[in-house]
Amino acid sequence: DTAAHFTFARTDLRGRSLTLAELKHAVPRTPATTVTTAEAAVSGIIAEVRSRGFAALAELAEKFDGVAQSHPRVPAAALREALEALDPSVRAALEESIARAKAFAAAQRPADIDLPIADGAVVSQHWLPVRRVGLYVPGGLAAYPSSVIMNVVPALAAGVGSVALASPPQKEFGGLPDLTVLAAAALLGIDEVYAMGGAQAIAAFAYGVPAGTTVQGDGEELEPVDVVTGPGNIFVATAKRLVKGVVGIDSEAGATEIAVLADHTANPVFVAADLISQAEHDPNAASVLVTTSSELADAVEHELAVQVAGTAHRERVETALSGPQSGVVLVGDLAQGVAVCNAYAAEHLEVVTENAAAVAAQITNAGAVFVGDYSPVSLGDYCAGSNHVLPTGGTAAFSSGLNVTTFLRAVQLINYDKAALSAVAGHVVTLSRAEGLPAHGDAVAARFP
Ligand code: HSO
Ligand code: ZN
Repeated sequence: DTAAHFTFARTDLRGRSLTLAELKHAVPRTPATTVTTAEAAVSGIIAEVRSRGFAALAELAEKFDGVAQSHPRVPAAALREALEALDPSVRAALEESIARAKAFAAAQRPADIDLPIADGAVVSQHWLPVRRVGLYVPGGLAAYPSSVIMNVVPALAAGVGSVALASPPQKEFGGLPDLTVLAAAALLGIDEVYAMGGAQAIAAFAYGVPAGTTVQGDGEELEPVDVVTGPGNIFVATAKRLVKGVVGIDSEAGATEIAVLADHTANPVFVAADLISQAEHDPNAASVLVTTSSELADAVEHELAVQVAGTAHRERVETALSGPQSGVVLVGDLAQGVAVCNAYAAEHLEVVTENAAAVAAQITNAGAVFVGDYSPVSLGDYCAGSNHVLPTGGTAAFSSGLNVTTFLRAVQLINYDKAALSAVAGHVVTLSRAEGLPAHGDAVAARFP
């Protein structure tokens, strides 16, 4: 049977005036129970890696990836050979992607500040890179050399000196990560690569893995990192949430989401293709259409049926489109559409309406906003110059997509001379007394006996 099998749920909000809390409840979303279940499994995995090191990693590689492994470090020769074997057209595409990502990352670097705030007084803010980072590149249902670029380029642009990369071991490559992933790493000059996947990779980066913890009692240390970044499935995203605080993370970049805000002017063929493009990542991916036009909703549903029937990863796409995380939301006007999109806080939001740029300017919550008919999410996935590691699950309301500042810290420097301190000393003493902390004031007064 060739007919597509999916349901694309419809929510009709036309004529209803809802509070922000009600809107958040009304939008399609992965159920909380799915998240809680992942949390339980992931905290078990983190504990295993912490207590048994490489031996635990080997067991998990066997269990989840079906490969036998003693130590996950990828040999230098494998990286070199992968680059040598790289298809020239893939290499050219990766190079174009790298060039655009580098140009944008370089422009993202914030300027240092040295502010003469008073006579003899300078307050500065200097951006410093973290020392070491662990970058995660997903595998499993697809290979992600593009994610190597999205992680590595901003880290290098930030000036990070020590970069480690992890990607799941693949049975078909004898336990190495995907060979195109290795080639992309080599192309960017990264030589510390590990065949580790899922929550266990995130745990290994966050806590490090001591030397001598393989089953044989040997094996070189995996040094802990300061920041872990990268996209992944729900287990990877949950692991990042659980290690946050031990290390810094970029954002919770879990199963992909695309929302499209469209009016009657949108092209249903493009909209359907874009909804399918992200649904092919993961059966848990979310594809949401928010539209003022029920005619467009009908046309997109028709197009989905046509295009899904011919798409390569049809089953996965059908599952993603049919889930509670996907569907159409009908809105009364664009203002309500904007409110729905801001409540949803999509990882990717396409705005395909009349005056798309003006509508996009009203979007306050989204990982990345794609404006107009010719800025599809797949462009951003590979070659726009922007980053595809973006906050999912509504976390775009408070976190940012991967960028140079993910790997930087703003350190403030205070440099007053004697006269400058003397000029403000009275206020310090007054405030210290007001707070009941007189020793603070005394520390200043001691300099002016
Ligand atoms: N859409 C994914 C990234 C990706 N797509 C990589 C294709 N390759 C999450 O933003
Ligand atoms: Zn994608």
